[in-house]
Amino acid sequence: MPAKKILITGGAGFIGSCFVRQTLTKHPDYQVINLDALTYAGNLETLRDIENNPSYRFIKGDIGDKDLVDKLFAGGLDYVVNFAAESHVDRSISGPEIFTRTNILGAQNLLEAARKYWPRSQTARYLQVSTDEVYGSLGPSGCFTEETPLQPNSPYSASKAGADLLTRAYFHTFGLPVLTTRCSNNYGPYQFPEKLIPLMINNALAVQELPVYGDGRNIRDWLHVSDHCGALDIVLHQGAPGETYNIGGHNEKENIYIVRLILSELKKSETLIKYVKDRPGHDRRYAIDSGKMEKVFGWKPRYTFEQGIRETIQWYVSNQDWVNSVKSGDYLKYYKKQYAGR
Ligand code: NAD
Ligand code: TDX
Repeated sequence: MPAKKILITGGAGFIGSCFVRQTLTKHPDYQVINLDALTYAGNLETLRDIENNPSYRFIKGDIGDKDLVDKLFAGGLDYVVNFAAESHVDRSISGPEIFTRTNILGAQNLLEAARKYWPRSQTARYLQVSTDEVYGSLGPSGCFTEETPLQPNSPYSASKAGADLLTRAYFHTFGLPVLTTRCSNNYGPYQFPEKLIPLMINNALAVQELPVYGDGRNIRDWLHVSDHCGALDIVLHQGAPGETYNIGGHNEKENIYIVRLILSELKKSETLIKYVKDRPGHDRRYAIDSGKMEKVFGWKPRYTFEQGIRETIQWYVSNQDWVNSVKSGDYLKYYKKQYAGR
């Protein structure tokens, strides 16, 4: 049997790079193609360790590029896992348009090519990597299930919800073998330092203010990136076409708890905490019910939050070269604009 070919989009980003690495290890017979536009969030430094693997090929390009995507499908693909996206909520507030272009139109371009090249395939799979944010915000109790109505509140989550709905429509209308996953907040190595955990670690290391939005009591449900990727591998190979699967860690934490934990691990003073103006439309609480993943596949995360967060903090301490290499001039400009006068 010829080796399976998998197209991983956004594989130079935080979660995609973890999935590329895991796929090369778990399925050494697969040919892995990583299609990534290398936006500010994509960095080939993240993939140095596997760049010479003969089963791996990197292609710089946009998921919205029709000719390029067509060519990749024409070369034969068994699986597509779509991570490529604009992923930062704050950026979607200051500049929403690119979120619609990449997250909705880009995803549709992949779906269209899949429709053309996989007309009656029983074995091909398109996996749309989505987020719990499409469900909106929770009150103090309850969890998002796969049946929770979509009520996205930011341009980012609205664009992810748009892609989810298109993915669903391509299954119902065209019979395309699609899968959708919705995961909670990820943490771990190689996360771009604009996101809460790496931003706070790096500011603490640099003895700079830690900007906490609002009252710091918003809740996120944290999952280690390698547990997310393990779950994605299961869904890709065993999931039923047309189905959606929630993935989460049962680790609901207030932001301020995480900020304090980071300061304490790094032995820095809590006087570095600065409460700043809240994010507009800031979702109060996310919590994922991943009972379906547990029941259908027996999936469970391997990391406890306590172990994962300590390892992650240590990873950033030991990998400041990586942090400095991804903080380009553009990021420094973004940081200044995002936090100045807040
Ligand atoms: P990221 O921002 O770290 O990486 C995104 C990658 O996509 C980058 O490498 C970037 O260069 C690439 N990209 C952007 N636009 C592209 C385009 N037009 N064509 C090709 N490549 C493009 O994001 P992440 O945190 O790794 O998230 C990956 C996916 O997982 C996203 O779809 C996101 O919505 C979803 N997700 C993220 C989280 C989280 O906590 N980070 C949780 C649930 C779901
Ligand atoms: O400087 C900050 N201060 C702060 O208090 C930043 C960057 C964030 N926060 C708060 C906002 C959120 O309540 O921390 C929480 C986490 O913020 P982000 O790291 O920006 O993540 P979030 O908005 O929860 O979205 C993330 O999880 C779901 C990812 O960025 C998305 O891609 C994913 O879909």
